[in-house]
This record gives sequence, C-alpha cells and structure tokens, in this order.
Amino acid sequence: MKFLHCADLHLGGAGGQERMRAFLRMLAFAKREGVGVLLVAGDLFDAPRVDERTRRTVMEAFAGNPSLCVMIAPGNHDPLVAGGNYDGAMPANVYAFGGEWSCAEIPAYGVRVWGAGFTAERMPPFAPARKRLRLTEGLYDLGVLHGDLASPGARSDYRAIAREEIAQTGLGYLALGHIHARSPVQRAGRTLYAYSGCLQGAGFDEAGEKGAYLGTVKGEDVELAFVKLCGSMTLEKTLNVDGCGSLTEVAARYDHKIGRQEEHRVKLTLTGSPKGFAVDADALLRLLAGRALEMRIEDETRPEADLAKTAREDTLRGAFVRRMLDRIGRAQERGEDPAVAREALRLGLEAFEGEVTRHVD
Ligand SMILES: [Mn+2]
Repeated sequence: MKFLHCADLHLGGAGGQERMRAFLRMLAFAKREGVGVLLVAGDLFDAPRVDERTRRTVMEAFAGNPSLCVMIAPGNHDPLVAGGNYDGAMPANVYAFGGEWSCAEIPAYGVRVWGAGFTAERMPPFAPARKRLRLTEGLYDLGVLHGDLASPGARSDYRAIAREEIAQTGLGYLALGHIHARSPVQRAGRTLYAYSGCLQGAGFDEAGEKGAYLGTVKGEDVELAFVKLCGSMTLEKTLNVDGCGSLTEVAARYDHKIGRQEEHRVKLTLTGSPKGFAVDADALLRLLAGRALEMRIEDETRPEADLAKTAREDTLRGAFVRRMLDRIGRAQERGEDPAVAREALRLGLEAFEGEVTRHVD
C-alpha cells in the first residue's frame, strides 16, 4: 500500500498558478504510482474560502482519481468552518477531519487514518480524545495533523505537539504540516514522523527542492522517500568576487560559475573583496537581467581597502586578518588556490562580528 504525504499547498494564494501546477503534477504522480491514500497535512488552500474556480479545480481533480482516498487535516489557513472550502459537496473519496483527534478506517487499503483539523485560525495544543473506540484489528495506523512541533508546555497558537505526544499516539507514521521547510523522517517511540514542507515554493524564503513524502506500508513496516514535485525553485548561490575589477567582470564570473537559471529564482550571495571598487547590487541586478526568473542579491563583499585597514588594527581581529592575508599571499606565490584561506578569512571575520551560523542537517 502506497501513500503520499503533502502539506502547505496554499492553493488560491500568491504564486497561485505555479502552486496549482505542482498540485496537479502530484495527483498525476499518485495515479502513476498507484498511491492509495493521500494525506494532506493542512493549508491545502490559502484561505478559509478560496475563489470558486480554484476550489472546483481541486475537487474535480480529486474526483478524477476515485481510487485515491484523500484525507485532509485542515490547517490554520483553511480551517473547517461554515461556508469554508470543506463545507458543501465534496467528492466521495475526499474526507476532512474535524477539530477532535479521530480516525477513519480504510479496510480496502489495510490502513486506518487518524487526524484532527483546525476549526479556527488558532488552535490549542494537541489533545487526543480519550474516547474508547472500537477499532478493527490488523489495520496499519497513519496520522495527519497541522501543527507546531514544540517542547512540552511551549506556547503556540498552532496546535503545539511534543515528541512525547507523538510517541503516545502509537501510530506507524504521522504526516505533519505547517512548517514550510521539509524535515527528515524522525522517530518518537515506535512512531515515525516528518514535515513534508510545502509542495511548491513561491518566494525567496522557500528555497530548495519541494515535494512530498511517498510512503510504502509493508506489513508492520513503513518506508519513506522524498519525491520532488515542484516546478520552479529558489536556488541559493554564492559567488566569490575576489579579484574582479569591475561589475562586468562580476557578471562574467556569474555566467561562468552559475549560468542561466531561467526557470528558477536565484538568491545570490556575493562574498570576497572586489579590486578597487564597491559592488552596486542594483546595477549588477540590471546587468544580470534575464539570467533567472527572479533574482535577489545579498552583498557580503568587503572592499580591499577595509581589509587593509583592519589588518593595521592593534586588535585580535587585526592580527587574524594579517595572518590570513599573509597565508593567501603565500599560497598565491606558490601558484596554489587560496580559496580555503579566503573562506577561513571570511568566516573568521563573521565570527568577530558574531554572525556565524552553522547549518547542521
Ligand atoms: Mn499553516
């Protein structure tokens, strides 16, 4: 039995057409792969009631794959409210969870899906109902929820849930939504859980590959694999401008190192020290017009004059810069690539400014 976990599609909102294309691409993928259950972990729609055309396109697409059971846990953007997206006729294969943690059995696929939805734009922390349910033996338990993974007792208006509580659900897999960045698949007790992240990024803050988790249930086990389903992406690129004597040279280096990315957004970070001029980011944007769908430049370059000035400081920072410039100079004399020493200089300077962030996967 295969299932697909997606979240935060925000259909009917900004970047609408692209988000809709990713949604339709996902349904085509589900059909091709023979996926039985689609877990939508909230914010399928961008608003409690989106425009009629968007809603109709979505419902008709679901109806077009009647063997796919669509299990929706409404999120803070698309809560289950009167007059909302989930009020009124929906295809027979689509189900939206209400505010309380409950389950629906799908014996044809050998699974039971647990979930709870937002019924307002803010929701209290996760609280499973203590009702005794008569459950069918032998079904595999999946869950779908929109909420904030938080430490116990942490404040959040978005249905806080702690790892300990995930473990207590006893599920095989919990599909989470709300956080637009994908998380790896993690474990709490015997329960695996993950944020799939949004299906399609629409801005510079949603970088990298976006898609869904494809799950395969085999007896007591579940396997998960990320599937890229997005169209355009935001690519985070860094360009070192050391030695460039003009903006034209910077643009030429861009073309050589990064090249055309016409289907994607590029978030370009400039580093290093240009020779004898300061980078004008707006002018560079104009020079690079057409290289990307959209571009944003973060200028982290340091004029050489600044470096020379810092090297004269009678401070620890000054001593560090002198030493690194010396190392770069010696590497160049030996005909070696000073890239490592330059990177060390850059990171060291950031450390002096308290700006170093380590990215741990
Ligand atoms: Mn959300």
